[in-house]
Amino acid sequence: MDKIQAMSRALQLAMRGTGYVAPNPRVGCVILKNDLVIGEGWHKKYGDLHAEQMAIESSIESVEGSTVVVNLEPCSHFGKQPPCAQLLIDNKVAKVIIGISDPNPLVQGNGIAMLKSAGIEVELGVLENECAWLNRFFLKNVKNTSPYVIAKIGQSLDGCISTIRGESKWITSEHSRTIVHQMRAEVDAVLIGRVTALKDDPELTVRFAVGRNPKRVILDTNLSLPLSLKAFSDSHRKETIVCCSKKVANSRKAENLKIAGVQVLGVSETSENSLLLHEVLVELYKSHQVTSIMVEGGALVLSSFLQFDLVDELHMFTAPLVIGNGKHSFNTLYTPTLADARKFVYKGVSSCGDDIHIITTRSL
Ligand code: AOF
Ligand code: ZN
Repeated sequence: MDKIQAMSRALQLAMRGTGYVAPNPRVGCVILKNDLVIGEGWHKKYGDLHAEQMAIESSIESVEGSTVVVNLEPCSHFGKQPPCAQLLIDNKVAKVIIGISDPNPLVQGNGIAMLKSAGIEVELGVLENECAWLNRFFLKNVKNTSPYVIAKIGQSLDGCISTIRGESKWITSEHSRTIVHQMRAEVDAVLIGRVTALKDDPELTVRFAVGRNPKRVILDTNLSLPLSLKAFSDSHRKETIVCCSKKVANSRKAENLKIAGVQVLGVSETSENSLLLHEVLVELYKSHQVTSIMVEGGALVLSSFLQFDLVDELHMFTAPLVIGNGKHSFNTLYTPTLADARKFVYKGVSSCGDDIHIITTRSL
């Protein structure tokens, strides 16, 4: 196995931690001796063994003189686990091949420096782009202390998310909805606005795919939504967070929600009586450990996230039908000139049954 194949395998192993390791990054590790794999490991769960520890423990022979391939720089600090760089030094490995360095201020190059000063050969940057993409949530979290934001839209060919009468079930295919459920299993939270909560009463759970349910975040500035909504009353309701104005965060309505088991988060309002989205995100990150969030609608919420330039990744599921005078995905976003248009970079496209799934990322 060459270093590219080994790093691809490390990335595959790292993926197994999806949904369970946040706020930590996803890390996988392969140990090679004479180009053959002698050990493999991954970070399975927050607080558990690091990938390198598991790979060493699983090795079928001594790792002395081996090459360790890992998608993230080995850590150099004592956290929930002892430093992996020291573990590799103690086990006398010969070489460490790394995808990207760890931006965590507690590590930030120290892991590499420790390895080098112990005489271990280090190669950095193998499949760098793939490694950065896998841990894009973690990289954003460390840089901005806020969650990575994915916006998802299910629309017609002409960019409508519902008819003029508000009918939206279903524009996209079942296949697309399966992919959306997979995406839900990968993020810490999904977010919708008040109108969507009221109109669709969605469960926002993972049902058509394998994985754990995300937290559900509902924006409801004045706490006007009824307690009978599924997100407030089903068995998963303790994982629902309602974001409202600070003015009503201790009101009777808020107390009723809390009694029902729902969490209430008070945030500042803008002059237009909507919630300050930047604050919503930072508070979700700081007080609710939300490292990644998928905004699922509706048009007003999607427009506001774009207006304030808060979207890191945009997923468009486009179904082959034309609605015409329906409701447009971003109908309240004001763009007087093309220069003001929100720019994204093409990342990929795939077909989802009869639909087209386009992935774009924020243009830097
Ligand atoms: C590694 N290998 O598999 C992971 C690393 O509290 P701890 O001990 O789990 O440390 C978490 C930090 O360690 C995390 O923020 C990131 O900087 C790094 N993650 N490092 O060498 C791993 N998961
Ligand atoms: Zn470590």
